[in-house]
Amino acid sequence: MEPLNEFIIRDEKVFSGALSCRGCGWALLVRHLSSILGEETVYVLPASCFSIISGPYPLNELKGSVVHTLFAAAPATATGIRAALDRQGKKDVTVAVLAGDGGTFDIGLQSLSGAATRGENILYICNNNGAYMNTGIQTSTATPYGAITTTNPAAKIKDIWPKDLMGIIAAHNIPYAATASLAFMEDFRNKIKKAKETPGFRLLMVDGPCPPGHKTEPEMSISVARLAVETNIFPLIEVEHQNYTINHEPEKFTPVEECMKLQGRYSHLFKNGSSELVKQIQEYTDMNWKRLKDLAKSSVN
Ligand SMILES: Cc1ncc(C[n+]2csc(CCOP(=O)(O)OP(=O)(O)O)c2C)c(N)n1
Ligand code: SF4
Ligand SMILES: [Mg+2]
Repeated sequence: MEPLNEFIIRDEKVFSGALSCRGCGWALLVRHLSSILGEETVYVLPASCFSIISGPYPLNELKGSVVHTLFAAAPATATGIRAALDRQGKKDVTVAVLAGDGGTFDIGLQSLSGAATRGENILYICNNNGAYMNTGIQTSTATPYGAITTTNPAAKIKDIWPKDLMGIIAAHNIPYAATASLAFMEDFRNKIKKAKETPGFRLLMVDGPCPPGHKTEPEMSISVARLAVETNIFPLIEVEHQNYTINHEPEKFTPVEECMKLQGRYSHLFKNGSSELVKQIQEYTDMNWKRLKDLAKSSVN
C-alpha cells in the first residue's frame, strides 16, 4: 500500500455546518473518512449521534449516499446494499457502516458477527465514545471502568471492565481490523486507506472524543485522545487474520491519571488525591498492554 504521508484534507466530501457539539469526534472522523472514501460511497447509519449529525434529507452533511437503519441491523443492511451494488456491477463502490459503541459492542453485535463470519465486503467503522451519548450518556459495554454515566447503579460508576471488541472481531479471522485515534491523524488516514483497499470484512474502531459525555472542554478533545494513546488506555493496533501489530509505542511511561484527570467523568476518583480504583485501572492497563505486546510478538508479520 502506498502511504498517504499527510493529514490534510485536500478534497472535502462534507458540506459545512455539522450538527455536532463542539469538539465532537464523530465530526472530525467523518470529514477525514469521507475525503478518502470519496463520493462513490454508501454510508449505513444505525442510531447514534451521527444519525443526527448527518442531517435530514435533503440537508445531508455527507457527499455520498446515506441509508439510515435500525440499531441492531446495520451490518445486515450493509450486506443487502453490497449484494445489490454487486448485482449492478458496481463493485468499486464502498459500503461503510458508521456506528457508535452502543450499536457495535451491544445492540448490533450479533449482526456484526454474522457479517464478519460471512466475510461480507463491508467497511465497518465504530466511533467508540464509551457510552450511549445521543440519548444522554447511558452505560454501554464499552464504557471504561470507573467512569460516571447516567445509568450506573448506586455508586454511579461503571464497575465492569469494557468488552474486548478487537479480540472478539479478531476471532472472526477477518483480513483487516485496526484501532485509530484522531490525535494520530497520519496513522488514522493510512488505516482508512488500507481498509478501503482491502477486500472482505474490515473494521476500524476509533477513540471518539465527546465533550458532554466525557465532561471535557471542546478544545481538549485532541489532547485527551493523544493522552489515551500515550498512557496505553487506547493502544493503536492492527489485526490481520489474527496477527497483531502495535503501531505506536509510547517513548516514556505516562500514568493513566494524566489522561483521566482531564475528564470530569472520572473526577470522583481524584477527590482526595488518587484513589485505589485509579491504581486498579493502571494495573489493568499495564496488563492489557503487555498482553497486546505478547500477541504482536507471537504474530506472523
Ligand atoms: C432499538 C432502539 N433502541 C434505542 C434507541 C434510542 N437511541 C438512539 S441513539 C442511541 C444511543 C446510541 O449510542 P451509541 O451507539 O454509542 O452512539 P453515540 O450516540 O454514542 O454516537 C439510542 C439508545 C433506538 N433508536 N433504537
Ligand atoms: S454528545 Fe458527544 S458524540 Fe454526540 S454530538 Fe455531542 S460530542 Fe458528538
Ligand atoms: Mg457511544
